[in-house]
Amino acid sequence: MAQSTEVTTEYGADQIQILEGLEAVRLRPGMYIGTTSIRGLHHLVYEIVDNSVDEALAGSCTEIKVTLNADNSVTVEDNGRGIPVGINHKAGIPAVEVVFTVLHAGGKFGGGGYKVSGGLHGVGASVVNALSTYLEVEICQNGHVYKQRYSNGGKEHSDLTIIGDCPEEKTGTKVTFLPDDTIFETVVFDFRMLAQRMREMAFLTKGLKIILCDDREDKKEKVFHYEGGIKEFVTYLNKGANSLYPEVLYFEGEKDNVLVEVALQHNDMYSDNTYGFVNTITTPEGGMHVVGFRNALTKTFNDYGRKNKLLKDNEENLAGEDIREGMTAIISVKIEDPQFEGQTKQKLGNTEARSAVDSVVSSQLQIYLEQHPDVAKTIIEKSLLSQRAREAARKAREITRRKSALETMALPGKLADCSDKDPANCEIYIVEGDSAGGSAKTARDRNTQAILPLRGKILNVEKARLDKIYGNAEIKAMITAFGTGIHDDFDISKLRYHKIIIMTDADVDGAHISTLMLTFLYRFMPELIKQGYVYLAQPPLYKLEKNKKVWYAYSDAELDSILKDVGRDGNNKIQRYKGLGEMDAEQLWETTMDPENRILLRVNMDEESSSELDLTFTTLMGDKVEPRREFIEENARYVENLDI
Ligand code: TTJ
Repeated sequence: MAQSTEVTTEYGADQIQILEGLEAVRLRPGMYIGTTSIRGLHHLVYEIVDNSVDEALAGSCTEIKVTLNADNSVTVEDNGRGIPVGINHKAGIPAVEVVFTVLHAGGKFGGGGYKVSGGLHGVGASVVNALSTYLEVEICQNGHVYKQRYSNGGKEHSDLTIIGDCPEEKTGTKVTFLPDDTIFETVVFDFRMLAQRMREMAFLTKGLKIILCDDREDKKEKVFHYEGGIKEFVTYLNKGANSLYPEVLYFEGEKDNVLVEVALQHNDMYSDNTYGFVNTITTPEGGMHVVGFRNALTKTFNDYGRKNKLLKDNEENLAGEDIREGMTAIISVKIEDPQFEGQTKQKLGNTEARSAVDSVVSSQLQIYLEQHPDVAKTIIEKSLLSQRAREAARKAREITRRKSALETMALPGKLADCSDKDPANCEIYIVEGDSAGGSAKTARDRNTQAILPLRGKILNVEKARLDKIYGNAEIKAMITAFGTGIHDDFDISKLRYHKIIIMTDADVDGAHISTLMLTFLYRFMPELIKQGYVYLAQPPLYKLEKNKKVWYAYSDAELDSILKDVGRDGNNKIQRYKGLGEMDAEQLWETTMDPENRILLRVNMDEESSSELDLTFTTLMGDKVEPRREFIEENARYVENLDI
């Protein structure tokens, strides 16, 4: 039971160390949460929720409620055992105060933590407190409600006091915090961004119910609850495509203290959508759990194929990428002491995870294939088609390589290149249509601006194998012009332009072509997007003339504000641009290409939600109409300048 302690005036060594720790976080927040951008802001919520998920992983919490409050604070509430309120004898303060004021409190609350924990992967709740204007915690335990309030980044705090009673059997923890707007670029939470992560957490923790409420202007609530766990995750991610067999394959086991869960299902598309997680934390850079999975998959399918004469003796083994074509797979491991490596510390280094996943998947997949020869045959036949297409693509690539080696001018004929050869100064405009391409070639700055006109719609790579990609003239022209190669050949150091600008008409067709272009870049050169080299040109929507003066408007809102300034009367002519071709070269330069005046939208990619991103492309560019319609209806509200 907590004693209500007097707030001492003199500071002991411990208190000074605590204040120095919290202050260190406020001075260099980026060191703890990566950035103070909107992504860093959302990490605060993930840090707090991870603690409740840890409680669920420990089998003591079944429901978590996350509420975005009207004052921009966030409340996270769970029905776990409740953070301990007793005095932590090492620190001499209540355990809950250790949680919110001591940086990197060793295993949960200083002792031997949970069996597995995602919360400790992050930086802990004390960092959230340090970066908040205030943070309040209420704990239901032993029939009482305990409360403590921290303010000013944890510098001040109240005593932990009993503020009321609760039913003896009721337990739980409720935390409310308000991010400090002097630290974060924005303190406005994005409901969709949170919903993506809450959905993922619920999929990864089967049976856990996560409720996300928005109590701000546009009130809404979403409930994420999946008894089927990662099997339902695979079904969700495959909803934009046609599955090749009805059942999601699911394997579960434990080895060397590593809990292994794997779910997979093939669809009729061509991407390998494999996602690894460790203690519900996403690992975009993969690691030992994914390596173990891939080794097991390749070995088991080739053994089965040989044994059942689906692979001829004279045929090569199936490569892993052939088997993974069109496959959606979740590899979720729970491990006591995860070692994260790689550039962004999102790659699992524990070698015991490789052997554990390999052993669980090999043994259970072999049994599954023997019991489901029809599914085995379907997958191996699709893999053989992939193998043949890949072989044809390799030959096509060899020819391209030999050709470019032989011919000095290997650049595509339609490319009007720029004279500067330093990629950092150069940009390439990918322009829709020859007429706009012609205007762009006239309008451009020849020193630094290259123009590559594309004729009409380019190939939808979402529905094409590598051999068709390498066989498509427009795609080949871009690959050659960019210089980096694609897929396994990709080398960003060979990029010839540090801005790749997609310039299409400001209408539905132009949007479709931009989407096709982005699909190609995302599937075959994702680093170009991740590293911020890809842009969308913003041509004007309207031209307004009055008394020989001309204005350009880039949105309906901008047109309204110009009209307010110059007045809406009979003698101002408003032209709605339907296409780039309606502008002459001078106007195109002035409005869309001149670095001094133009507006460019940089295409960003947040790796954290890579499964959602893959789902978006599969849904928008795949074959199934209904999921696409639902996606568009759900997201149309976020589109500006919708051109019906
Ligand atoms: C710790 O081990 C003893 C029994 O209770 C365990 C515990 O602290 N559970 C727990 C912590 N449930 N929920 C939390 C928690 C919840 C939030 C929202 C924030 C934080 C930092 C912890």
